[in-house]
Formats: sequence, C-alpha cells, structure tokens
Amino acid sequence: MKPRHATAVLLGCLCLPALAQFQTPEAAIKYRQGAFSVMGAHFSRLAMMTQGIQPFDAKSATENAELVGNLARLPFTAFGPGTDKGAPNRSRDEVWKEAAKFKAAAEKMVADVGKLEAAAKGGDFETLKAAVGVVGKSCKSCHDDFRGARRE
Ligand code: ASC
Repeated sequence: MKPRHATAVLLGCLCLPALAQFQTPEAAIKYRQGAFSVMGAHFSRLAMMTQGIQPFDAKSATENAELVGNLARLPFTAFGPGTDKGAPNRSRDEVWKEAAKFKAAAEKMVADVGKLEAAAKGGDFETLKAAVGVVGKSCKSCHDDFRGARRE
C-alpha cells in the first residue's frame, strides 16, 4: 500500500468509526434490513413448527436456530450515528436518542436467541416452543419501541 493510501485508510478509520464497516449510511441501512429479513425468515420457520403449522423436525429446528443465532448479532453493527437517513427505513429516532435502551434490547434479544439455540439442540418440543415464544416477545418489544412508519 502506498503511504498516501495508508493515510487515507487511517483517516477514514479515525473520522468514521461508526461507518467503518460501511461505505455509506445507505449501505448500513440495507445491510441491517437484509440481516433482519433473513433472520425473520429463519425464525418464522421455527415459529411455524412450534405453532403446529409445519411438522416438528429437530434437525431443521436446530439448523434454523443456529442461523438465527448467527444472524442476530449482525444488524446492530449497522445502526451507527448518521444511519437514520440515506435509504427508506423504519427506524425511529429513539434508536439513537435512547441508545442505551436500544443496546439493552438488542442484547436481550441476542441472549434469548442463545437460549433458543440451546433449546433447539436439546430436541424437546415444549422447551423449544417456550423459547420461540420468548424470542418472539423480544422481537415485538423492540419493534414496539424502536420501529415506526417507513420514512424516506
Ligand atoms: C417473526 C418475524 C418477526 C417476529 C415478530 C414476533 O417471525 O419476522 O419480526 O416473528 O413478528 O413478534
């Protein structure tokens, strides 16, 4: 790397810590939306099983729970300062105004998802059903507090 380029990279890191992993707010917004969307798809498959809409299959439940577990940590890296705008999104200002509360909600969700993974691996239907219920409440409570109308 040429020294000039190294300097540019260093300055970029110093000036834009929040966007360090994203080139633009739009990229951050699309990343977190993508992560939530894929996470929701795999969580829904688990919920369909525990609600009896799809047959319970312990192997599939474990695969879906592991995916949810891996995906759950991703979106929250993409709510840095200045990522409230840049692409259409449903984040409320409270995400940034009540950052500590948002962080706590995110951490609770990740912890609940950890228990979901353990429950799926355990193979007991009722334990899994209870864990899906806890995670679903975790999703909903964060949506109630931090997700609003779509804005441009
Ligand atoms: C899902 C999904 C969510 C949650 C939420 C639970 O399957 O995509 O966002 O469950 O609806 O309340």
